Amino acid sequence: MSLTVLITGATAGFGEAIARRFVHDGHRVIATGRRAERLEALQQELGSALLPFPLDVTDATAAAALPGSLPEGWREIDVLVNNAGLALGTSPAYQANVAEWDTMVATNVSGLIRLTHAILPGMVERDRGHIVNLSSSAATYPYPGGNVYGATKAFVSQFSLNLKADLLGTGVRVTDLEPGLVGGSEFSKVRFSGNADKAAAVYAGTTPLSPQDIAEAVAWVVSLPPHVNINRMEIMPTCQAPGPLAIKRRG
Ligand code: NDP
Ligand code: 8X3
Repeated sequence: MSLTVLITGATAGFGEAIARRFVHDGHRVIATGRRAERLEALQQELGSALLPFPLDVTDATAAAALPGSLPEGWREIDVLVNNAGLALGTSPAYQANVAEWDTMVATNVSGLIRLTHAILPGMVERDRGHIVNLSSSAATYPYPGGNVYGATKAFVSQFSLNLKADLLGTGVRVTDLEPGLVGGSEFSKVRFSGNADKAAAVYAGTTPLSPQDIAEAVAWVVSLPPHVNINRMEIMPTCQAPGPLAIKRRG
C-alpha cells in the first residue's frame, strides 16, 4: 500500500535520507524545509512521487494551515516524520546565548507540537496514521553543553509517550526515535556555526551511524503491521555507549 508521508527538515541529513527511502519503497513524500531550492533538487532526482513544500516549522500560521494548504490529493497524510530540529552551541548554561536557546525551543519543541496539532485530527478521523518523532540520546543522557538541546529532546520523547496515551483506542501509532552519534548530516556544522574543523572533530576516529541507518529505522517501524507500535527506539553506533556518572574529586 502506498503511503503519503510528510517529512519536516527534508533538505538535508536524516530528512533527505528518509525522503529518498520512502520514495524508493513506493510511497509518496511531502518534503518540507526552509531551503526551497534543495526541495526542488530532490524532486528533480526522485520525480513526481515527491512534492516539494517549503515550510518553516516555527511559522505557526503556516503550520496551522496544514494540511488544508497542500494540493488536492496530498492532504490525507499517513505518516508524519517530525524530523526538523537543531542544536546550537555547546557552551555551559551559564555562558550560553539565550537567543540560541529560544531558536532550539521554537524549532524542536514548538514547531514539532504545532505540526502534530495540525495533522493529528485527520489521522484520528481516518483511524490510521503514524507519527515518528526524532528525539535523541540527549533526551536521556546529559552531557556538558547539552543543556537546552537535551531538554528539548526530553520534551520530544515525553510528548511522544503522552501522545500514545491519548491515542489509545485509535489506530494511530506513535514512535519516538532516539539516535546517538550520527555523521553525514549538517547537524554539527549547524551546531558550530559553520566551523568545519569543529564539526569534523565530533566524528574523528569513529564509525558513526549514517542518515541511511536512521531512514532504515523509520522505514522499519512504519512497515510493521498496524497492530504493532514501537513506542521508543534508542539507536547508537557500536562505538558509543552511555558513560558512568561523572565525579569531581578534590585536589
Ligand atoms: P541536519 O542539520 O542535517 O538537518 C536538519 C533539518 O532540519 C534540515 O533539513 C533543516 O532544513 C531542518 N530545519 C531546521 N530548522 C528548521 C525550521 N525552522 N523549519 C523547517 N525545517 C528546519 O540535521 P540531522 O539530519 O542530523 O538531524 C535531524 C534531526 O535528528 C534533528 O531533530 C536532530 O536534533 C536529530 N538528531 C540528530 C542527531 C545527529 O547526531 N545528527 C542525533 C540524534 C538526533 P532547512 O535548514 O532547509 O530549513
Ligand atoms: C544529537 C546527538 O549527542 O550530539 O542529538 O546530542 S548529541
